Amino acid sequence: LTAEQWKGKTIYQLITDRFAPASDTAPARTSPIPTVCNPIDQTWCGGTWLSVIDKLDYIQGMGIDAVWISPISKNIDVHTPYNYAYHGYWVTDPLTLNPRFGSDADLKALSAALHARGMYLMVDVVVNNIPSLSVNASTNATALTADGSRWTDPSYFHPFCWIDYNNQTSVEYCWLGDENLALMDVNTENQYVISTLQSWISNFTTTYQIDGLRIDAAKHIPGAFWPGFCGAAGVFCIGEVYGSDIGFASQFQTQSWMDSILGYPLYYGIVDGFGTPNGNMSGFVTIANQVLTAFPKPYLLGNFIENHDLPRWRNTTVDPQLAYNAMVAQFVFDGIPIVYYGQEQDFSNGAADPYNRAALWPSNYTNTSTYQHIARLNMIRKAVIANNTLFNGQSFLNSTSKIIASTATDVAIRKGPLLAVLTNRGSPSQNASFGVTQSGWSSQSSVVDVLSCKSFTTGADGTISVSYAAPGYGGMPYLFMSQADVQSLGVCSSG
Ligand code: ABC
Ligand code: CA
Repeated sequence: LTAEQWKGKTIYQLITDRFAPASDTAPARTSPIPTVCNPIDQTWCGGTWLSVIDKLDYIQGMGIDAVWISPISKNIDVHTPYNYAYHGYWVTDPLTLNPRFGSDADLKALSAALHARGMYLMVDVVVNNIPSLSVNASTNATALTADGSRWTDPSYFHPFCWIDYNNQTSVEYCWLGDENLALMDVNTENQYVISTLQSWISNFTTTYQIDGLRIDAAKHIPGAFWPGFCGAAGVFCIGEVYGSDIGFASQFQTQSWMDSILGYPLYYGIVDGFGTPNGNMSGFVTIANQVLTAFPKPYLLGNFIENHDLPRWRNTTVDPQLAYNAMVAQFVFDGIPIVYYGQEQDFSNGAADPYNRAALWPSNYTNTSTYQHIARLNMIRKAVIANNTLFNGQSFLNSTSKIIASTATDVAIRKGPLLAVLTNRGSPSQNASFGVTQSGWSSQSSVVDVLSCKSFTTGADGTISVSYAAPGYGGMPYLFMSQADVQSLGVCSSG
């Protein structure tokens, strides 16, 4: 499916091995399966493509309508200094499915099960690198063959060097990984490599009815490679460009290398603004405005607050109010929200890989307050996306986010019919308030906070004043819509 078909979606990022346990209908592909899934063991815990199907009600119940799964290709299948390839990123042969996660029929079954629910399937794709247990393997074709690598000749790799992140040429041509486990850099200028990968991805997306791709390590391959690859794929491509450099990252869109990228820049802004009580809100505002200016299509960026390479949000920020504010920013700002599995369960173990990749099943898939908060945000998003007649026709998707007011601790973001009024004050209620002038509504307008369904009236010139002393509002986010819009959407009708 195209980028435009993705723009109203919400994505759930899961780790195939960790999201749902093996079951009678979804037997494990690895044995023995540990009785306790301990992330530090870095081994398979039994999740498969079929076990994901078992828990689709749970994902869909949160209002999510797209699922991003781990890489599906065959991995190195021996013990390494970092233990086993449970995460799926140590791809040796992009062209072959990973038998640890299931069969050809199983992947087709997952794709069909998602489509039957009107949901999309996004697959993580690794083409930049191939793991090797020996740094010298680049000169040893026999060893590469023994590792099961697709690329059997040294000419299919860039010569060995470790990446120097201060030099973009080095980022593109040198190697990820380390001396324990080198990730040999594939020669993505080699014609045979290019044509092999293009015909594979074209065939792959068609055979398994894949709707979108998450492109691993996108900044590690020269931009010129991507239009051919993503063009062959024929579906939405969203690249991982890990870093806070907005000028560099925006080139993926301005140079048309790829439809979009993951929202690392906004992530750093959200961490600045909401990562600590009374944090750096002006940092958030600066980054948010830079993102809107630099990217031609900010509405296609993938907005997240945690992932498998980053600390869990609640590991660094225990305060639930800050998490709720951060998530409203994630859902209301231009972009496609991406919820990392476990975010909805307030997972907090995980300052880093591998601790941020715990099995989800010990949570018992509980209907937590955060699960409900995400469900509510999705419900509101879907409702405003489905109706173009709100707020004088300034529809949600066709309006660019605008920061209309801010203080050291507060920010107001308008996007179409929605006005988010957020704070980083944190849980304890404070005898403080934030007045948003030029709210977009006139004076004496009836508006509703659609998170709580409480009514408010604007003051002179349409000012909305929110109090952080109000009962139940200590540090909580507000999300306003006009009373008329709320009624026409029915998002607060309790009967
Ligand atoms: C393994 C072990 C770990 C062990 C580690 C050393 O080795 O499992 O326990 O700690 C996969 C696996 C990992 C595995 C690695 C290496 O392979 O998932 O478990 O770690 O074997 C993608 C994937 C990621 C995947 C790979 C490799 C790539 O999402 O899961 O890892 O296929 C770089 C890459 C990025 C990559 C990431 C892990 O490393 O660019 O593609 N992710 C700077 C650089 C970034 C760099 C980042 C982390 O450091 O700019 O490019 O990402 O090394 C900000 C700056 C940023 C800066 C950050 C740290 O700070 O603005 O620029 O990022 O302020
Ligand atoms: Ca490369």
